[in-house]
Amino acid sequence: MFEQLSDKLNGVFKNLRGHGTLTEDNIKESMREVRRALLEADVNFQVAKDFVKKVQERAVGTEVLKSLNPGEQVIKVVHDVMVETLGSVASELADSKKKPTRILIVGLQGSGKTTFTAKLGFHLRKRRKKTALLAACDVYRPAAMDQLGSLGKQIDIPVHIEKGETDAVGIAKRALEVAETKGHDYLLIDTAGRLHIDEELMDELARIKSELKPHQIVLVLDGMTGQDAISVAESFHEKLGVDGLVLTKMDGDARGGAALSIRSVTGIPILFIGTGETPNMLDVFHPDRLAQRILGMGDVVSLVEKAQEEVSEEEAMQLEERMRKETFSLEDFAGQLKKIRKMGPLTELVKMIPGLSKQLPSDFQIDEKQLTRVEAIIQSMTPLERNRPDVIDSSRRRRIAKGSGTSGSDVKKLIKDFLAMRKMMGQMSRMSPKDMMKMARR
Ligand SMILES: Nc1nc2c(ncn2[C@@H]2O[C@H](COP(=O)(O)OP(=O)(O)OP(=O)(O)O)[C@@H](O)[C@H]2O)c(=O)[nH]1
Ligand SMILES: [Mg+2]
Repeated sequence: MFEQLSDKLNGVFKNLRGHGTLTEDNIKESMREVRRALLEADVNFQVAKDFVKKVQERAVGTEVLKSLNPGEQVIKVVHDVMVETLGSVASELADSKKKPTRILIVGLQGSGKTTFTAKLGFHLRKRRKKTALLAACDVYRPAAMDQLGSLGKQIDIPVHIEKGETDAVGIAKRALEVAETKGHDYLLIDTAGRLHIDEELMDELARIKSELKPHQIVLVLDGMTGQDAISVAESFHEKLGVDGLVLTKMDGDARGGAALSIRSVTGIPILFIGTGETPNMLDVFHPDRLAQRILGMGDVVSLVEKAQEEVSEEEAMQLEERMRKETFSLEDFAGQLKKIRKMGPLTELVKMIPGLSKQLPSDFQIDEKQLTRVEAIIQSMTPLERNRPDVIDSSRRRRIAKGSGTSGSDVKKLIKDFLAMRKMMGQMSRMSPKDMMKMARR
């Protein structure tokens, strides 16, 4: 996500940091480069122009140039302006006092509406402890209802389906009755998409809107379409009224222009971004966190939140205890690895770590296949072997290698690395903060 833009901006910043003092001309030159980077990321022309103008005014007009490290100060100004451009504060999903909160999900064909409907249901349960009913109101595409149905099944969230029914408004109304009767917190209405905005679709959506009176109309946009997403948002907003946006497929080679421009061009807040196909790949949109990520400052808050979702506090304490006593087993290790991998591709996670993201080469990739091999090796061990890898001799090693489709030396290396890591973790967790400082300075 935003790799290219991020790389380019960091190139500019490196230059800025390199100067002990800065002149107006240095800043102008850097801002020309920033503008070019933004345009290459498909940021709207006017937005890029305003962005650079704001940074320039603030950087030149204030004490920035006279400060001790002017480069850092300019970067801080770029950060602040980027946060403003993205919308300053995170916008909230509607939460009505009277159940259910009704969310109408609209968008063009293939933008990711159905996937988002399921993701939102999953997010509501996992992060907010709320229940949702999903309503399948796409009556045009034969497989559409089944698609939502099977996603619902996957994540164990109920879906209201009326196979063969051709009246989307009727389905939505009856789904609302069900949600009311069952006392669901949310009703999420998935609708049909079209290739282009046409009267028929807009009429249908307008009828659902007037019958259902949704608390929020959420427009799903394909993040890969760049600036086209802006004109789509403008038409939907004009014809239907849109309260919030979702940008999907931001995991792809999306250049990020849409995310950076759409809020300031349309005035509509971005609520979520989709970062993958599976139901857990949805991020709440936080302007400050995204800006920090684009600027290579990492996003430690999101990282901690993701981790908290997967590991309970009690479990974390038990693990810490085992690390300290060096009784942390391969079983524990495999469990942790599985949880971490559930949080998303490791390459993306590592990039969220502040400081580290800047140092990594742009083509940095963690070999997920290697991790899968590690998991296979651990799975092929007996519980005893996982708890006491020291009992593994050469014949056991051969058996494990055969079971996991690896070689004896792969198994040997994994055990060796694991034991070394356990020792180091034990030493570190027994260290006093003072010792740690000493070690960090070395
Ligand atoms: N990589 C990636 N793929 C996504 C994301 N969101 C959706 N997709 C994929 O995009 C395709 C279209 O998604 P759908 O949810 O079916 O889109 P839709 O808007 O409901 O499409 P129609 O019902 O045909 O209008 C599917 O293959 C999804 O798996 C995302 O955030 N990242
Ligand atoms: Mg759909």
